[in-house]
Amino acid sequence: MIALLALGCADSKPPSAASQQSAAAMEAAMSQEPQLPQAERPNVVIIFTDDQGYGDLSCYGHASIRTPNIDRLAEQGARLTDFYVAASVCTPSRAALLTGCYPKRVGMHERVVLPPDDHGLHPNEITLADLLKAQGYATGIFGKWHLGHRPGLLPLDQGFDHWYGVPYSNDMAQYHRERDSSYRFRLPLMVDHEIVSWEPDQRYLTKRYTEAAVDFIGANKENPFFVYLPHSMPHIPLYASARFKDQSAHGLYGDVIEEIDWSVGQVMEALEEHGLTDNTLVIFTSDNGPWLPQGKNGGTAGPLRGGKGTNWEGGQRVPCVMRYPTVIPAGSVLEEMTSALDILPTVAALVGVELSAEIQIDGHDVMPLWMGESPQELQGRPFLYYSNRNASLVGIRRGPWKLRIDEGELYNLREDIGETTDLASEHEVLVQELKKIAQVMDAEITANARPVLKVEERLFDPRRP
Ligand SMILES: [Ca+2]
Repeated sequence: MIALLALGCADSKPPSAASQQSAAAMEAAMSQEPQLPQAERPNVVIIFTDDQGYGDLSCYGHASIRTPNIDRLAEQGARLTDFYVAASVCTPSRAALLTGCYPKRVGMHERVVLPPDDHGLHPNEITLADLLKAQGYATGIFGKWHLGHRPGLLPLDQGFDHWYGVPYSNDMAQYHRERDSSYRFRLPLMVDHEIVSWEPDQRYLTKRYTEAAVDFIGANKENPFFVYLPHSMPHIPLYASARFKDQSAHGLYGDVIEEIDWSVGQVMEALEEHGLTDNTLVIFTSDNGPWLPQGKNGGTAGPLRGGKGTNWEGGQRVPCVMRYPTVIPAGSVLEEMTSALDILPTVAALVGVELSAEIQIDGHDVMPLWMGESPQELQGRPFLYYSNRNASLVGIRRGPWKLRIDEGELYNLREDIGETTDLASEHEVLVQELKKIAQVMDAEITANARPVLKVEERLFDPRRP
């Protein structure tokens, strides 16, 4: 018997009307019949790297890391210059990608999930996997989850049919014992709900995730599928397989990125082999910016200031390339601001699902932007930044303008991508206007925030025996 307690993470409030509404909306969404004939339902592949910076790919200007397969995706599709994830660390960023909601709306905003934690993304939330599964898609995740790892909180509880990967970050492992002998947590490798090994050989994580994803594509070539491939790398500790080790001019970090690029090539080859390249949306992006204090083992944000864990652009603006030939013009560069919040509603539109108005989400269907159009209603949408330390509202971007609220600093990101020149004193009215917009949006999200789920039982003991 599994005890499932719905509790607010932030303030431990009882199950709210919002959570019940979410359950009802979930039921309504899941009962929808597939909207498009099978042959017209595009496959969806999302490749999500961990802690990879804005400047770590050749097509984003890296001088020595070679990423020909990712560069080719950009040539055949779009390269997004102003794409954001909703947080500068793993867990909240992943919650936002899969729900189309700011992490605060789904209660997953406070910090990353740690091995002893008992909470996770509430299964009542409608994830991209739930949405696609209801449309008849086979849904697989190959890699890192990090949205809760107790019974009821794992990928198979959130719309995925199959999982091969790890429940949390690859450093939440015996790796830390080299520095701290009291560190006890260890990393399991899982298939669905079963642990297949403890402390997997991390040299082969990228390769194994890739092989599992390629197998899944082959097994589901006759029906629509959703492949979510959240790599553990290049989050530290860094590992590359023997074929890629010591091959990059940029050292081990370069080896790791070049192996991820190989992985992208393998996925594209599998799609090609099965004649699926024209009917598959492929998105490649990263969960947050580079972990700069790691030095040569961290990536680079290129021209952006700051990195992982900060609300400078380097923390949340990430590389993003996407390919879907019938919709996205080849070689396009999308400069309008979009974010990971937009992926769920845009994919929903792509597969013909009309999202119920009862489902409160924060992203928008940005298909016209992907198609190279720039309709008025999709210009100047505000985007909020939250602190990864205390989950408070810390910034807003609208159009070219970014306000760092606590510091009262205003930057024009079009003219000053590196956030070097504070223009607040020249634009006092704009500063007040942006602050007001951010506070009103945040107040609405706070008032309607939905609870996480806390689970007493464990599926496994993350501590070393
Ligand atoms: Ca991360």
